[in-house]
Amino acid sequence: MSTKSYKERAKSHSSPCAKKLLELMHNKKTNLCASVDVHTTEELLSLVETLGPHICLLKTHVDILTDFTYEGTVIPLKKLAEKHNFMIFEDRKFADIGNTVKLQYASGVHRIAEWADITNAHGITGPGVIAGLKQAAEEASNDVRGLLMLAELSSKGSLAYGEYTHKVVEMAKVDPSFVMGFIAQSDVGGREEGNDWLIMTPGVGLDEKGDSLGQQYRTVDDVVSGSTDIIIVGRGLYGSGRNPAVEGPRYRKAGWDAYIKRLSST
Ligand code: S5P
Repeated sequence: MSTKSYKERAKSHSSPCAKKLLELMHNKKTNLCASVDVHTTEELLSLVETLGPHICLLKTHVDILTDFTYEGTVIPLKKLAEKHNFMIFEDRKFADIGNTVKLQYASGVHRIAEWADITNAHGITGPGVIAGLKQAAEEASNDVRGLLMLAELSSKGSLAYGEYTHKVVEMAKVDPSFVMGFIAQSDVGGREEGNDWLIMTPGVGLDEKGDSLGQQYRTVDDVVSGSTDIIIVGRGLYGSGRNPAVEGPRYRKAGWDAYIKRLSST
């Protein structure tokens, strides 16, 4: 777990993308990432308009959208990101050989490398996945790009633990300027060489314990007092019966209070 402030960590981070995000978090006073998994661009943009003021990061799954277009979806999303000052993380979970992920990241209808500040990948295929994605990022955009490796998962029965998690963390060390951290449930280590990985944690909910398909939720305090730097919250913000205008500030406050508590306990 890092016990330093986001501001301090921004100064010395090896990843330009992590630096940018940490500065934003410090200035905006939020460690909340909204995960908005909806079917249409209209629903997405409307939720982002409401949640935008409270988040440091928006996590998307653009392959869920039935009406995705670059002009109709990405352009307005980028405008909202500028207006409300948040970054964008496309949760693509790449998991193929380097050459294939390079093509998938840059091409197709989504052209993710052109617009998403951050994306993520499984380590199952080996370090070529990092090299392939890095090449695509460099060719597609002059903006900073960051990669998160999936080291642990929130779902019941996940195979990503123990030796697998350890090997993913070792793999990340091949490129600490591109790999900015992990999707994980705990402090996965790997800081011995001075790497200051960001830990982003999904499976966070203040009211539910899980869903019927294996998702497992932990509270904001539980994860942030452990090692989580950024909480990823989806249905807790906009699920049925929830008012995003109320839940946005509620999760933001819970996340920030837990971070301040962690800082003052050291
Ligand atoms: O371990 C994980 C990793 C991810 S990225 N568990 C997850 O749930 N996720 C993603 O986080 C998942 O794909 C979904 O988009 C979000 C959680 O959504 P929620 O509605 O359950 O909060």
